[in-house]
Amino acid sequence: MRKRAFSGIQPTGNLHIGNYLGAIRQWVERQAEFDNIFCVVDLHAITVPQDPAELHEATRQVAALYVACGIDPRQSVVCVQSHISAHAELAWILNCVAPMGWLGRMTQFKEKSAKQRETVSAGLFVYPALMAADILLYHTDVVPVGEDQRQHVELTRDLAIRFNQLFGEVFTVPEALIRETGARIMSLAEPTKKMSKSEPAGSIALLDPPDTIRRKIARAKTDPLTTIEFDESRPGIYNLLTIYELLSGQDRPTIEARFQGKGYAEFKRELADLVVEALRPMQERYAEIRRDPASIEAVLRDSADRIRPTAERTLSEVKVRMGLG
Ligand code: AQP
Repeated sequence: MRKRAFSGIQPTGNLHIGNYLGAIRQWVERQAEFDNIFCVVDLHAITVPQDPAELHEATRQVAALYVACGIDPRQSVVCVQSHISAHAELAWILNCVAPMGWLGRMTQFKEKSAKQRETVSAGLFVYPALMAADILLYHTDVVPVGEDQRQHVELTRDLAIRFNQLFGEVFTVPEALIRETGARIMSLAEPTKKMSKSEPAGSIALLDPPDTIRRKIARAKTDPLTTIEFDESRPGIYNLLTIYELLSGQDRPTIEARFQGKGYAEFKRELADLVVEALRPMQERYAEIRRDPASIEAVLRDSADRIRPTAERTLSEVKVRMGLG
């Protein structure tokens, strides 16, 4: 029996190379090893205001990008969270099991709510309970994510353990799968902050055209020093070098030797060429997939039909254990 892997991305904007290098690439690389569910988590997206037509379109875009990046829908489930109502129902139950104190400690909530203050939705606060529901419904063993999601996976583990102690063993306690390199790709504009969909100026989107990629990399913030070395105390150049390392497959000494005595401009030009070439096949596959919208709709519908029974079984067991119904 292969282990079950579950992960998802919110359709909240253009996916970027941080989402790819931190999450999607490891989904693809380890696709054969696990029994996978890759979800487009649209219920998470509405924790902040969304335009309905744009959300609907972004959901298809993210699903098509999963496939364009190398997820094979015959091998892995590619689904939409809101197509399976058990996610929302289990989330409500977990909201009632999760102490406020646990949710209040989540750094992502603190950061995102600080920007919105009074208008922040209650949904944003309980977001981690919905994420726990996503994962726990399918008896997930591993959750391949970027570093920023480590705390939410920890909370999922705590909630699973708490529920199992209170009501009996129902949930599998999952583990986060976080890469050593690339788990936190930083913004090109502000390299002390993570690259994020909501800050497009600092992100390289997977669908950015070559000119835009070259311009963004040319403008990427570095520092007044001139050496090109993997030095974590220099976040701008360290981040660019990490992207180079991940996309070239070369090791750090080889990369440092290659750029010894060369300037930032030359390094950035080579990096831009590398990123453009790495994204080209994915962008071509994406364009092909989008020419046939019916096929992606069919994938999403069939996938939901395939996994809904598992989700409903887990939910009914939870309800029986809790005396609901
Ligand atoms: N900068 C990053 N480096 C590495 N991994 C990252 N991930 C996100 N940003 C980076 C990983 O991508 C997956 C999907 O993320 P998400 O859409 O669920 O939410 P997010 O982490 O909030 O993503 P963004 O890009 O920052 O979007 P917004 O601006 O909407 O908040 C996760 O596995 C995440 O770790």
